[in-house]
Amino acid sequence: MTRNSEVENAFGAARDRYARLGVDVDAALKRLEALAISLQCWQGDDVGGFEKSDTALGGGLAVTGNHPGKARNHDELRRDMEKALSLIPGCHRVNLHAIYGEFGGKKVDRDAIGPEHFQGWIDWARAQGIGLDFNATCFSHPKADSGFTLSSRDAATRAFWIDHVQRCRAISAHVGRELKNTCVHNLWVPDGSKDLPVDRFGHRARLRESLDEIFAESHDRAHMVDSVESKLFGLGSEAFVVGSHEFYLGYALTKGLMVCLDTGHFHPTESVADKIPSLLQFCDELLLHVSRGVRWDSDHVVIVDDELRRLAEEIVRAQALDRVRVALDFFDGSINRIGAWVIGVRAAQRAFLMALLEPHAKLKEYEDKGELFARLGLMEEAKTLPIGAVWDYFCRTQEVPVGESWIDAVRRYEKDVLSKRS
Ligand code: RNT
Ligand code: ZN
Repeated sequence: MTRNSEVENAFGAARDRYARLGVDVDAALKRLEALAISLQCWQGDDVGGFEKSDTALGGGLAVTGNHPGKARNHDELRRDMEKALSLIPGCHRVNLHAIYGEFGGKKVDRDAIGPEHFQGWIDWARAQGIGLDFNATCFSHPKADSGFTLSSRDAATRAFWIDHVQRCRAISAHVGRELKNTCVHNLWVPDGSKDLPVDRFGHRARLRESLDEIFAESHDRAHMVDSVESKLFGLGSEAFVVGSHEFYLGYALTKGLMVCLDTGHFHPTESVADKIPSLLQFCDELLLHVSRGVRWDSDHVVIVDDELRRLAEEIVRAQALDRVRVALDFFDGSINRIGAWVIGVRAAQRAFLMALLEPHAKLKEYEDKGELFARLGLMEEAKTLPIGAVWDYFCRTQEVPVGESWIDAVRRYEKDVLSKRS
């Protein structure tokens, strides 16, 4: 256990060190505390959901690993998320998918879901004092097996998915109204093909028409806001994805929706961070799906790596923390799933803290004066400033485990709770 005095002393020294570089540590911690990260419920059960029919995971999504103890029902999933949230500083959100409704053991198809199936989640979120976000589930369903949903050639298939997404937007509005906390509805569809199509235009025209129908229904922006998520390729949609970045960017800008940037959905060497200061010229708000692709869109657990650091830096440098909504999107079934959540959120927070503690004014001064060696030099020196002491202090003041001590809490939970699930 780190002693209180140890944490305080190290923090005091760190605060002075940062102050000498013109960085206000207390202001940075205030910003960090206000950053709510949306925790993806689907990490808890490998994107399974709780529908009666047990369809295999589809849409080109893949979860590897078979670590024991995954959540089998709502209670287990909520307990697991409560555990994770108890080990993470700050106040966060939970991101649901339509397949996580409470269907009472009955078959409720996607075109029959309603707010009543999410009352349990609303009650739970209220008791936890957190907000909820929502996603239509346009995959893992027989009507998505062709690889096309909203852009399908078949009118009945399109109508089915339009109905589903409209219902999900209405559920989101209900959730936001009930919780008095704006719910983000994010739409991602798996539509695409393994091999080269000749009618890309036709598919995109149909997707646009379906979206027009979906978004013709407007909801109070205090209750829900919409985002659309693009993708470069998926398993089984290597040659063509209908909802590409250009498609959704164009759509979102003309319709006043948010774009969702999933960090795994671009070319591996393309910088998502660099998109931020461009998009913010034209978009009021952005949604991020923070993920970690290893060689491909593999949805590994988020860690503090260069990509994540750059992403956080561009948001903070643009003073856009209140214009960017941060959600996590990864699923790893090969390790303790609660541990995965905790690692991911704490990593995202640490990356934002690093960005907030950047000696930005000084770097900008060097840049403005053209003193470019000094800019690069200070950037390098800044990498080893005592951020850890500030992070530890933040965890201590937020009354969550400091440093690595959360690891034992997860190990205990594994032993006492997860290992007893068959
Ligand atoms: C898929 C998208 C999408 C999903 C979740 C489950 O590539 O990233 O966001 O991961 O909705
Ligand atoms: Zn995503």
